Amino acid sequence: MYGAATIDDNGRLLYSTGNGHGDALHVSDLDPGRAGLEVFKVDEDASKPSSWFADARTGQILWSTPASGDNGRGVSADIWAGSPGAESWSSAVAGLANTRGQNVGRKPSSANFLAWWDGDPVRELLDATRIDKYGTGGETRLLDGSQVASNNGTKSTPALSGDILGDWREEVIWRTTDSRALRIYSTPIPTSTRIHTLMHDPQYRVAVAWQNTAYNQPPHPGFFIGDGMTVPPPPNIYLR
Ligand SMILES: [Ca+2]
Ligand SMILES: [Ca+2]
Ligand SMILES: [Ca+2]
Ligand SMILES: [Ca+2]
Repeated sequence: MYGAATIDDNGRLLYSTGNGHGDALHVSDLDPGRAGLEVFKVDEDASKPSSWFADARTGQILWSTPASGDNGRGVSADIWAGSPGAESWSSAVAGLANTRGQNVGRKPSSANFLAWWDGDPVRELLDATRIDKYGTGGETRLLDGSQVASNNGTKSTPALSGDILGDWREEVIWRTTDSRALRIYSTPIPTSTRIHTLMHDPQYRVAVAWQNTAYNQPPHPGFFIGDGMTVPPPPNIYLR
């Protein structure tokens, strides 16, 4: 999946929404109440919707927001248990959209990366060198990295984020401000959720690699992790 286009496993075009390049793309089971995966993307052309939410297999657009020019940032993830499934938000659109595109609340203060950090399966916000938990009245700071720096100018991305150690929650790697070392931050918060580590999921594994290709984006697994989640399918991995 590359911007508006999705390539089939035979190398041919599966579909294109025709909406061109955008600065952010998120693919996962964003709406667990609907079969299959969904995709959320922002657009940067004044002739295109500023954002859209589509069936990831067919490209059928389920909802979109009016054109606004260059919509520079956008995110979709379950960051709030008050609405089922993922919430979607972006720079050029007011409010927080539910899985049907309806405004259900306050937009988070950042639109950048994500991390599963505290004990619940709802995802936290990762921006610059901080991790925050979304709330309707404001965010709660869970981590403020000391003497570390983010990358890529105003995009403020980590060196890498992903589940690379320990349980399924995500670690974050930042460089020290003097660029002489990398630091790996891991959550100290216990969780009662017991699922396989995320690198067992093929989509998530590819997603960790895609962070360092083209525009850096946070990884998503090929199944839903969030409030009210069902037990994910056991990973189909064989070790020799
Ligand atoms: Ca779905
Ligand atoms: Ca939600
Ligand atoms: Ca959480
Ligand atoms: Ca982990």
